Amino acid sequence: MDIAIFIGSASDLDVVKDALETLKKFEVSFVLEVTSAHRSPERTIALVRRSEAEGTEVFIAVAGKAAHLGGVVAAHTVRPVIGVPVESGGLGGLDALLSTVQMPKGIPVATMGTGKTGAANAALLAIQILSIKNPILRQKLIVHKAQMAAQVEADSEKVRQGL
Ligand code: RP5
Repeated sequence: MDIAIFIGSASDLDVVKDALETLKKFEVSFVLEVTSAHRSPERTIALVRRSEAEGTEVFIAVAGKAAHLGGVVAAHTVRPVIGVPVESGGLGGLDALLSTVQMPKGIPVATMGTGKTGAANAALLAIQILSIKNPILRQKLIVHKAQMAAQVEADSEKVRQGL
């Protein structure tokens, strides 16, 4: 699979729904697994190894609270790792954001914003990474951007009509 998405808990599934739709829309293959940096560390490492062996090019790690999933994945691969902090902790996601983004020098985790938007952007960033070597994906990304721009114009028109 091109992309491996790990979520720290089954309760994080809702956060990645839009991201999964985006990957399907771009026809990028992915695997989704629940695995915890703290509660199933061996499983997490085994999944990294298995995904790599199966051809995964980019990892997306989604976790809340003291979110170390991205860091643990990054510690065990040289593939790019994108981290998504989940707003599930007592600090509303700030806890997970800081845990994910403040990696020590040498082990980068490309950290997105929190929650569903961060997860959707993680999917797009992963697709952009794959598109460096994949002209079909690059073309789809260009179309996607043009559609967003057209939507802004349509929205503006609607707002003007309502005045
Ligand atoms: C859940 O616990 C969170 O949303 C998060 O993904 C997960 C973190 O689990 P550990 O890796 O700390 O076990 O409530």
